[in-house]
Amino acid sequence: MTSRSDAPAVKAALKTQAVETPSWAYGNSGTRFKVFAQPGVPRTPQEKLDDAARVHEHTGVAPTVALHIPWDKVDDYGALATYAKERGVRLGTINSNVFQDDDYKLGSVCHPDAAVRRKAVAHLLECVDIMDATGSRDLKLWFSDGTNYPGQDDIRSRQDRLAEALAAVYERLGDDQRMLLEYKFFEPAFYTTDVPDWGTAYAHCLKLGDKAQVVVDTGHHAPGTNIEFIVALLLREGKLGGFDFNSRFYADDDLMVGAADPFQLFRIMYEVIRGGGLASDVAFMLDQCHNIEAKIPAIIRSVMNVQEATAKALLVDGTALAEAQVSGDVLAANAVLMDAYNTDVRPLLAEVREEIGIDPDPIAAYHRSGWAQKITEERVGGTQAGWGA
Ligand code: AFD
Ligand code: MN
Repeated sequence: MTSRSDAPAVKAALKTQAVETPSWAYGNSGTRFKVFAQPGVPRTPQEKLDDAARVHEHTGVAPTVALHIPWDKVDDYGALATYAKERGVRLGTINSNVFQDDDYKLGSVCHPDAAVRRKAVAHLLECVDIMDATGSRDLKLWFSDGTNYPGQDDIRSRQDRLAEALAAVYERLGDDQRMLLEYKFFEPAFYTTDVPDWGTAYAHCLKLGDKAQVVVDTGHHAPGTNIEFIVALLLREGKLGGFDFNSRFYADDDLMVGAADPFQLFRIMYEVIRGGGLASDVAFMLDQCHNIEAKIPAIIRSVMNVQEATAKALLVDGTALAEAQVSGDVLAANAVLMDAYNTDVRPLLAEVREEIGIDPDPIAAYHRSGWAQKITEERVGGTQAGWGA
């Protein structure tokens, strides 16, 4: 049985955990059918940071905010970093965007036209300049590049173009900066995607060097994929740069992390902990959009879902599990893992929150704070932030 005697160590680990929230989750979002605008949505990156600061205030474990360029373009990124710090948060990962310009219809870094590839690489290098200004460690690279029809372009040549662009970015990185290459098995391309899976991302990162790592977006796999296996392997190879947490039942991957499959999230966090990735350079980022639900509470709930999965995974009795595994006792080994998963960790997390001086119920505390009413009343006029689609 999972013993409460682990509680002090588990609590200590939970207090050091950090989940990065994405600036775009605070803005309007939707599907290709409709974006349902919500009252109080930020109009500026600064207002997004105001909202992100509430998530950190109520959870205690969301100190950094990922930016998306150009969605969060400002004249002075140093000033934006200061604005964030004054509100108790920091700017985190810089997300490039080479998927929304008309020139990128046939791809960006993999485009057959060298001029388009140069334009895309220039944007990626601009993102590294921004990292220098914000003090960000990570550049996240997701490419929508791909093809819609067999014969449209040459698979191998596109990999050569990709490698050339990644090498140019790698060359530009500072000593303490990283590039995180993210894969997605389909969408928006319908036939091939140039970075479709962990193997492709891993192969490119391996060639580039230690500063190139893979991002596992939990919504970017074919149904039924064993994501925790990928996590265990990348962590073992020293190539797990981080996560984009979200969840999905079918295609679009913008539901709250843990909402579709909390057991999978637990298994992922178990492999992270088993591989020493919890207190490491692995970035735990959310990459979600909240199309029909209130955004700030949805992000708070997502952070809590990550915490609950982590707490359960930390409660796995490693000694008993190893003994059962070595002795080939299948049922006993499975029971050890399920015992931890079936433990209600909400009381433990409530204690952690009280010990760090915040309300044990972050959602209730947010609703009591009046922030939703305040932003609805004050954020009138202007242009609400979206994701530029
Ligand atoms: C889109 C992409 C990918 C990326 C995110 C932020 O599918 O997940 O991480 O935008 O750029 O969701
Ligand atoms: Mn992502």
